[in-house]
Amino acid sequence: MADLTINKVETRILDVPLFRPHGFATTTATAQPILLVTVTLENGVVGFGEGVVPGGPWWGGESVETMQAIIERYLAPVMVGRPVNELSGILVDFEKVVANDRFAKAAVDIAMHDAWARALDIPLADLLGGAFRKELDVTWALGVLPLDEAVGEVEEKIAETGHKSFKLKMGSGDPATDTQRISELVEKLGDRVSFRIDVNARWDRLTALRFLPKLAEAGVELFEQPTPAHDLDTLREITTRIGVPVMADESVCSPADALEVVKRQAADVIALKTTKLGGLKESAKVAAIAETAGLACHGATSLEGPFGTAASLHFAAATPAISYGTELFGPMLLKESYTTEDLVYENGVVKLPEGPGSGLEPDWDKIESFTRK
Ligand code: MUC
Ligand code: MG
Repeated sequence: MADLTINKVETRILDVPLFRPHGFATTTATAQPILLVTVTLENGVVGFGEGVVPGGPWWGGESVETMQAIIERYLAPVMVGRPVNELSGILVDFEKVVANDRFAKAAVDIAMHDAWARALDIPLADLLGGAFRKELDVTWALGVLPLDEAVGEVEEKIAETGHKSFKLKMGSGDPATDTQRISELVEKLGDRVSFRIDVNARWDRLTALRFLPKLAEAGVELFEQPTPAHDLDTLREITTRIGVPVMADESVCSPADALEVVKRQAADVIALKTTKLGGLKESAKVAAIAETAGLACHGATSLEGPFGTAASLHFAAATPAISYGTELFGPMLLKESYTTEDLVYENGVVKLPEGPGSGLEPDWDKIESFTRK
């Protein structure tokens, strides 16, 4: 068999411009920083992973700069010289040198999975049990936008790519004004498509209990992480009191977190991001916990570029626990991507690419042009 030994691990920071600014609860991004990680095997095969957080360290404390330092200084030395099919053991050894830092671990976990699958000449999903579906529903996320611009973008996406579900970012500015903006939008377009909100943990209990019922009345179908990550009592209260399903995002960053949400009956759905969870192996544990407990999983995103999104897509295609659709639209937010072929989005779905590994190949000229100097 070809030599599967990991020969080198390389990283570079890309700053990839967005097609429009993306407004989050506390910051607005005009470009997405992506740490592109390559794992090269002795046989010459190269696997790709991406270290990505949504728009900066405000989300979970990590950034492309911290991930680069952690990977180069601490994780790469654990990997180099070992066969990539020792992945489980490599992950165990990561925990001996780096606590937490799950976004950084996800980038290398995915690059190793990709290299391993490419070396075997099989799709990444085959390493994860095999794809039982070839396309997945995709929710489009709008950043914080004024009402008229939001209406325009929803209309455009319905016409262009057939999206049927939209996520609206909240949590910036005055909650009453924000609630009014979203209610008007849902009133205008809610008979054609569905809307959900993501407050990114920014409201306190009383604000949530005051404004979420108004959003429920307006027809919002799902509340994503309205209140702080640690406060599972309040999340449970919202889950049981208002009658709209609640999705835990910031509250679930590990399998232990997922177990706690299950035990406390704090949510109906878990936002499963392969990035925040530390990669595909840890994501599988969260999926198993949720599925066993009767909670749905949503194939969520940290706004990964093409390689990270494709990896999450292979995971979702092979994981029945992801029963609540996906929001794997990251590459569509980029003005221009950096693979030779783009992922295909149409009729509100994204298609699983074919070919070994993630199924995507790098466009090195574009990668060079986005590389931070
Ligand atoms: C998040 O918190 O869900 C996903 C889509 C988006 O606009 O932001 C991300 C992060
Ligand atoms: Mg979220």
